[in-house]
Amino acid sequence: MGGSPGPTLSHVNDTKGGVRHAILIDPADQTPDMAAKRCVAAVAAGSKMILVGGSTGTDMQNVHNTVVAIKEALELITWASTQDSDLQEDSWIVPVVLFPAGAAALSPAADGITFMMLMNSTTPQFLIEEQLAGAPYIREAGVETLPMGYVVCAPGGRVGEVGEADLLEENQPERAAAYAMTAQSYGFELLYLEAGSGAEKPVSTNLIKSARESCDLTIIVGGGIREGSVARAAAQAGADWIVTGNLTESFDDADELQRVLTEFISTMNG
Ligand code: 1GP
Repeated sequence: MGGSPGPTLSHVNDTKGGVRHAILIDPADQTPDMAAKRCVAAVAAGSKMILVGGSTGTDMQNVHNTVVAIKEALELITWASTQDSDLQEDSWIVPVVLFPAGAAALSPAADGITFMMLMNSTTPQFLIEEQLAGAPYIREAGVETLPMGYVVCAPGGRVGEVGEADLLEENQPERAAAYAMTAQSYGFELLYLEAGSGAEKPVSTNLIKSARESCDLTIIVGGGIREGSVARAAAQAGADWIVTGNLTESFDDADELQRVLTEFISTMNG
């Protein structure tokens, strides 16, 4: 164990090219087949990571079936791209990463798992207990762990409630800085600032900026981001990754989703 970082962590931490987009797939909201179609559209639009998870309604079976369907669809296109010079092979190599609500929703087929501490939870369940329950399974399955501090910011939504989070408020940049420093001191590699899925307001740029100035970690921001311009503001404040879940799930038509995400990513990049 230990040694050099695995391929998924290296991909996630490779921030030289600027901000990147990740899609979040909630297995409770769609069939594995629909999830795979959405992921193919997103990757064609330029998304560079697929997160699979949700706060409620996920279990081993729907998570695993979803991960397998996504990986099979992407592998097929990667193979096709080796036969067709119009398709760029490298751009289809995108990791499928578990973003679990707890130890009961994992899959051995994933390329990695955000192994996280919900740092501002007030319950030991999300600070350490779910991790203890999941660690032996993850070790056995050989899934690469991405050590991550996860901080739920106001308004927080469902994950704030389920996680019993003491929400990080917009006017608390010093607290954001302290979480960023703590995450780095624990040896985490990633810091995820979360406003909650479907949040009316995304994470405040003040908080992102303060975290950015206080650590060298890869910063992921998500929750309530529906416009490329909002993603751009988060990126300018210091986000390395922008995650969208609801935006992706609001389109059933793959071509339309690809168009919307292409535009989103282009605006995000400025
Ligand atoms: C939730 O940050 C993610 O964990 C994505 O949120 O569904 O609002 O895009 P949205």
